[in-house]
Formats: sequence, structure tokens, C-alpha cells
Amino acid sequence: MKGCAIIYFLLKKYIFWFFLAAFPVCLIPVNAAEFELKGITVSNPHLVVFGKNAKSGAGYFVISNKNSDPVILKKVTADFGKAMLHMTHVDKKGVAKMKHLESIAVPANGLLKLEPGGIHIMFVNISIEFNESSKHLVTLVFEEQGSLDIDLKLKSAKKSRKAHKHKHGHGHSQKHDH
Ligand SMILES: [Cu+2]
Repeated sequence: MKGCAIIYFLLKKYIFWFFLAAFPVCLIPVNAAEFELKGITVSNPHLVVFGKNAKSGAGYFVISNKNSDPVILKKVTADFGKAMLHMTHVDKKGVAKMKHLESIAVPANGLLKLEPGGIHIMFVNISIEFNESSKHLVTLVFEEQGSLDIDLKLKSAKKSRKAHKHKHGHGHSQKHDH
């Protein structure tokens, strides 16, 4: 009976976790910021803006592709402003410049990271005042797979600036650090 008592104790102790484990479908959209479409997974989408009343900002996330062919992201739209695909390029003098991209390709069975200092979604003409509780809906349009709606989580610009500085080993006082 000793063994049973232990099992009962464990069950009682972890019953909450058993239930939690039994309903992962309900929890995924809340806890893990992941969005899927036909073998494509977009994870950790977040938005960086500079101040509440910012008129521009940048979006970052990771796109993974489980398909045996590359997927092409050809368009991005947002309900809070104009969205574009951009890439930051640092020239020989160390000056960061942004280039508009027509599309971006995610390699077959691979992934693509949109991150500060690299490829990002550029938002301009932003029409809303940002706050952390509101949803920031963005639609990604893939060439063959169609469109995928994702929700970008607002992150403070301070954190991102720090990360950027750290990553590139140089500090600069530009307001747009992507
Ligand atoms: Cu940009």
C-alpha cells in the first residue's frame, strides 16, 4: 500500500500539472507565441518602437520552414501602419543603412531570423498609440502558402537598444537602431 500512497500523493500534488498537460491545445496560443501555416512556423514575433507615440518601429521574429522547398515571404501588411521588408546593411564606415527588400526567402528545412542589425519588418506611418496589452496584428503573405496572421508583442525599446549595442560592440545614438 506504500507505493499507492506515494502515487496518490504525487497525483494530488501534481494534479494541476496533469490537467495542464492534458489541454495543451488551449494553452499554446496564450503561452507560446507561435503561428503556423503549411510547414511554416513563426515564433516570438515582437515589435520594437521608440516611445508611446512613435511613428515608426521594427518587427522581429524567427520563421522556420519544414518544407522541402524554400518559402518566399513576399508581402507584409499591418493594421496599425505601413509595413515593409527591410534589411540593415552596415557600410565600411560603420554607418547603418536600410535597404528595401521585395521579398525574403526562408531556406528549405531551415530558418530565417529577423533581428536587429539584419532583416526586419519596418513599420512607418503608425496610427496608434502603443501599449503592452493591445494586439499588433500583422499579416505575412507567402508566395505559395497564402497569408498568415501573427500578433506582435510590444517590447520596450530600451531592452532592444541594449541588445543591439552588445551584439555589434559599438554604441551609437541613432534613434533607429535596426
Ligand atoms: Cu528598417
